[in-house]
Amino acid sequence: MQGSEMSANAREILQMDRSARLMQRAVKRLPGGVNSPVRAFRSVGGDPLFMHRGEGSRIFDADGNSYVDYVMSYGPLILGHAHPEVVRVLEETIRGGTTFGAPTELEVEMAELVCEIVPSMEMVRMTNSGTEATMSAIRVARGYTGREKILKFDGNYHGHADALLVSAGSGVATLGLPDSPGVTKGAAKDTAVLPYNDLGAVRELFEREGEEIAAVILEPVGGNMGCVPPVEGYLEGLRELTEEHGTVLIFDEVMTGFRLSRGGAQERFGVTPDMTCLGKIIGGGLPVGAFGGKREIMDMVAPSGPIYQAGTLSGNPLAMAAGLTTLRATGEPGFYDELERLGTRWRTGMAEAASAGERPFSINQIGSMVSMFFTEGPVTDFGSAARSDTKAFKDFFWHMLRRGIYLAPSQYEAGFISHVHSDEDLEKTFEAAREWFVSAGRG
Ligand code: KE4
Repeated sequence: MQGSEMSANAREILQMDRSARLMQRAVKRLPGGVNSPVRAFRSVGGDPLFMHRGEGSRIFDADGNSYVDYVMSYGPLILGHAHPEVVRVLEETIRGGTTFGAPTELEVEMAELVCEIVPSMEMVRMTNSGTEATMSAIRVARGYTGREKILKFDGNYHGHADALLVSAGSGVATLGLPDSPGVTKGAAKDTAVLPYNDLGAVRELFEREGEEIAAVILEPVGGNMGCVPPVEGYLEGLRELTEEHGTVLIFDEVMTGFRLSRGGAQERFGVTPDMTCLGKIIGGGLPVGAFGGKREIMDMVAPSGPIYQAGTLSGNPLAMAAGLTTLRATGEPGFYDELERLGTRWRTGMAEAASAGERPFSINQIGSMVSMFFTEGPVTDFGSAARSDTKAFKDFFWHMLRRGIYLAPSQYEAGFISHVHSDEDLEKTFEAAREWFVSAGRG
């Protein structure tokens, strides 16, 4: 059976009437029918699933189908859906109101806990999303250094602020090109873009322009080209180069923060940046982002310093309650050992499943972040990730969905295992994957 037939058949077999009807209404009033592009299933074709509720490691769509969920809202739900303690705390907190536009004790508790957990954090500011966190961190780094240039990496996504919606320019120039209409050349001109995991390229740029670079921002483990860990010595090399040139090193840990260890990738790899951006898990499923780092840098943030940054709902009590409950739960003994066990089991089980077939595959896994690529690999940057057979991914996606396994609808998204995923969830995943690889032939 050809791939496209397989995908179509998979769609037919899934009862998706209510999702389809909702999509017909949605597209009339929401661009693409969604509030965030990846949800529209454009990379895998067909109408998106509309979800109704989640419980633990499972999610239930509008037609009542249930799935083992590896999207987990793209990272926030490390405790799984509707964790009883998070629900209880939210029910209690909401009775006192949701937001006051005034400081509260919960924000102080959150700031103290984040600074206790995350090695680079001496001071922190709450925002409402990861985008706000990275946008603000870039502004602060520029204000602190008095420099304008920043460096980001191909395949890293830092949210949709103009200066960061920039793709790799032509070769040597390295200066970025707007990655979306509406991003002006002016907004992009100070953003250089280099390949991820290529320390030599960064060294060359710093030799040429190091004293002009305000900040280097990166995902310490890539999660937006699929899961792509740093190669040996990469993070350490960036730390040295930025130290040498007075450049602010920013780890965008919106995805990796509190996921790869309690202190994030910076704790796991033992490399401490000057600033860190957080999101997802810090909000426990509610909208929260944060940026912070060295006191001498953060002291420059308004109102203690001149660099402006603000937000009506930043640090609101409801979001703080959900985030605090989640971060406290991650401090339980053995919490990350279980995530490591599940992640390692996922890697070995999926490798066994894929080896039953003849399709090329490459698995990247670190802690509870996972990706299966349909290419020989290794996948170490966006270029190698883009060599993955995305048609095979599309067929695999619909096959897994039909078997009750919900993967992110794009090859370039990482998968997330929560603390409440079970061995049964994983075995069900391996069985469904094995079935696809055996039936998929050579492709
Ligand atoms: P938000 O503004 O979406 O909260 O965070 C932006 C962001 C910043 N940094 C990193 C490393 C991120 O992964 C993200 C957002 N991640 C995407 C998933 N690839 C969110 C999903 C979506 O855009 O709908």
